[in-house]
Amino acid sequence: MTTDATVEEVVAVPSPEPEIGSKNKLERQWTFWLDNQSKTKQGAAWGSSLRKIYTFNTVEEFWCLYDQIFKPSKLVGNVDFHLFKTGVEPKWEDPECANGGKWTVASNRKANLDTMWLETLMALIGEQFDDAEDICGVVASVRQRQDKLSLWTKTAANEAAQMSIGRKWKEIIDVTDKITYNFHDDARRERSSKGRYSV
Ligand code: MGP
Repeated sequence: MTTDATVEEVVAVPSPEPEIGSKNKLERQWTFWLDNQSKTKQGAAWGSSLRKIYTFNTVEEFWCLYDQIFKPSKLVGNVDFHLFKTGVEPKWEDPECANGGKWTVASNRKANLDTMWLETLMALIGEQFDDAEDICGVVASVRQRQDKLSLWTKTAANEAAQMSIGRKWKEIIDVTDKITYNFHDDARRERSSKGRYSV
């Protein structure tokens, strides 16, 4: 089992060696974030432990980071991992997320969470979604009661785009149970807001 020390090591992630000219460029830049809420004081504002960890744009950097660090099952406690398009912050307050929402899938097994997380990361950096422009990023939430993954998108009101993204995501992570889409606007108003779409 891993202790909090691992989370601190994540924050101190070393830069992968630059190998100019020999790397496979991705379509766009992506940023890993980490939110280790286990260590935040009670009453601390949401987001006070959210940290930007690493920005990359090559396949090689992605695998290096993933292998060394970004496996949710390595962690215990209340920790969120994020992969977002560079320039988009994983917050409702970010202009790209403000009118958005998220598809969520629960995971009851650590191994399952790791697999779904990796499949989602590969689909994102490999631009496998038809509506890729509407996607902000993905969050893996490690929790004692139940882990979960959430795919954040930009235009919650565009039902057709969200349904297409939701269907594609289920295929990618091999989920057959129903999943639900929540608007950030609703979550802002009410902690346990009702989902607006399901697929
Ligand atoms: P959540 O997204 O329901 O988190 O947010 P989770 O992981 O389901 O809950 P947890 O108890 O397991 O951590 C939980 C609460 O965090 C929300 O009701 C907000 O108070 C706050 N919060 C979450 N997010 C994503 C944001 C955000 O982007 N901005 C702000 N201001 N608060 C947020």
